[in-house]
Amino acid sequence: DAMPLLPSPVAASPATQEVVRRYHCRRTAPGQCSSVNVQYAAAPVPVVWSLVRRFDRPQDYKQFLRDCDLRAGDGGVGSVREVTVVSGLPAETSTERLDALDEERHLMSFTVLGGDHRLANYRSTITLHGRGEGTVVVESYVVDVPQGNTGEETCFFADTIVRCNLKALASIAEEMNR
Ligand code: A9S
Repeated sequence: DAMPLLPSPVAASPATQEVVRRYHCRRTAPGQCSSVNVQYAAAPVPVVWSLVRRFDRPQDYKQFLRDCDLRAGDGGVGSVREVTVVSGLPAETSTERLDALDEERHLMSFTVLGGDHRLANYRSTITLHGRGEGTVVVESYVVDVPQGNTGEETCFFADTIVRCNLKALASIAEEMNR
């Protein structure tokens, strides 16, 4: 797969480009689609990371999630959570496993194991990159294209949610930083 084009704040730094190449360029199998979203937050990496690293509390910034229960583990790698979705979305729960939590690289990755929704095998990776006083957040995913949909439709749906999450992550981190 070709590397997705990234907005200039990310493209500016060779170190960030290297991280993106290494961690955000997953190969998609036939019947899958993938995308990358980028968000700037006017808050330092440790503040943004304090929100991202809490696998047991995604609802702190993911506004479509109402609740989260750890089903296995203590929030470290291998932990499994069940999130409950706010009403109005075409889903009620999602079961997700923490695959990576790198406190030095500021990288977090999880896989959707199940749930009553259509984003089967959704795999997400998020990394944080210090940029001056602020943070560039890069989030990529790979997901199966559901029967009856196109890759474009699937990515449009997932991107809409991810962009909302990233905007909320930035504003909450900025608020914490005040
Ligand atoms: O949680 C994320 O980081 C990203 C996404 C796209 C999550 C989507 C979702 O949790 C719903 C919001 C419930 C929407 C899943 C896994 C499926 C949906 O249909």
